[in-house]
Amino acid sequence: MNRSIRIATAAATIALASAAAFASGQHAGGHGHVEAVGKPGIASKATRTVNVDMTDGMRFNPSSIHVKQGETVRFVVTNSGKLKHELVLGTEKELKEHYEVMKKHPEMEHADPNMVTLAGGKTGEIVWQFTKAGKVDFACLQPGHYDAGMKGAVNVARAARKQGRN
Ligand SMILES: [Cu+2]
Repeated sequence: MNRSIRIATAAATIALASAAAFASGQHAGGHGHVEAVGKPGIASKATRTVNVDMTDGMRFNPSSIHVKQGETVRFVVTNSGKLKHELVLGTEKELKEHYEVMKKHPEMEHADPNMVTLAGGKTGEIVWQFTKAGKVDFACLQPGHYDAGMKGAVNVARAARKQGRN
């Protein structure tokens, strides 16, 4: 009986230790708040590269991307057109608000980890971790482009269950 108590205690200690490791891992991984669409990813942790093409036909190719919750994706974005285009990740609401600002201030330069703005013929990258299941929208916020349908979505599949120890 003593033996089983000791084993139970050992198991509890291990559980606590891994909970602490998990908590500090979370803390080191980003800022205190959880973004609605995920957070900037660490390039070395990217598990997948997704190539996205932007065209003067006001389209993203592909415009529908599937990832798994928790996955860090390296987007290699190419502007194969002549016009300036960009890929901005966000909620639909954020993108629409941002688009309205861009329409009023078309000269505005903006650069954040959730976006890449490219002149014709250029290639750039976004590394992003999708922390929440659901839909993350993306769009080109150059004036007129969003209205013309230059948008797409990343569908983030819910992680089936905790992965256990690795
Ligand atoms: Cu565009």
